[in-house]
Amino acid sequence: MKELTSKLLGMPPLASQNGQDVDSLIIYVHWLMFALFIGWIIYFFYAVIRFRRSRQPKADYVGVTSHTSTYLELGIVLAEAVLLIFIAVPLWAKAVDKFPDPAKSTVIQIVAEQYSWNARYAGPDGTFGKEDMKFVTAENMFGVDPSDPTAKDHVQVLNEIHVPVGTPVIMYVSSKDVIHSLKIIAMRVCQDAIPGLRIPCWFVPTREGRYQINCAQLCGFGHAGMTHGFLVVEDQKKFDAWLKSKKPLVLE
Ligand SMILES: [Cu+2]
Repeated sequence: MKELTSKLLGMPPLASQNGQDVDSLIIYVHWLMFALFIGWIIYFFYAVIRFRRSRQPKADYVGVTSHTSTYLELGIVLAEAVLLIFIAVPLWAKAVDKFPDPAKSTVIQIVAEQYSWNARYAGPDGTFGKEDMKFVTAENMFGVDPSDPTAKDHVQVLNEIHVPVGTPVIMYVSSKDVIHSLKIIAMRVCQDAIPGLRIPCWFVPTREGRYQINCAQLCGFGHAGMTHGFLVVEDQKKFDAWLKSKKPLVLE
């Protein structure tokens, strides 16, 4: 049933574990809206026929006396409350509160800029090292302290972010200039990139492939060009080889 609905709704391909819950919520909301649509359309035609001029030549000033509509409305409120309290809120709580263990995840820092995506990996030592806003320059947009020895092995890439399949990914999202929004539809994640803030978001990629990254905030003339960003999900071996092939960024 779920598959059929997602096909009917034209849902985009899903390639993450967490995205399953997002899709379920979208599907439930659409079922509810479908039921409301059918209900309203039946009532509409009933009213058009029942209260047509020839049958109802004189207006009735008392109107409806039954409480059916009140009960129906309460039923709708109840259905919406169930969706909100038992599905939407727990889903949101999981997304913002139940982060995977960073030691068992691919941790990436993202800095959006007009109009591309910069990503930084900690490198073989697994630590990002010292950072400060005062070190930020055109090349050093993550504000890495150049004197920090742990910063020597960092890998910085532009617009092509690789991650291994099956391993949770934690992204710390920020921006260099204006507000952008990192949206990876196949992963069902969307996080605003706000200057001065570094906001984490996470997902678990389950299917290998090359997925487009979109900017979900209108950020300037080149906004649409931010679709040049791609997330490549591949097996661990390929990912390791890719990361190794990247030269660490040398900061002066
Ligand atoms: Cu943008």
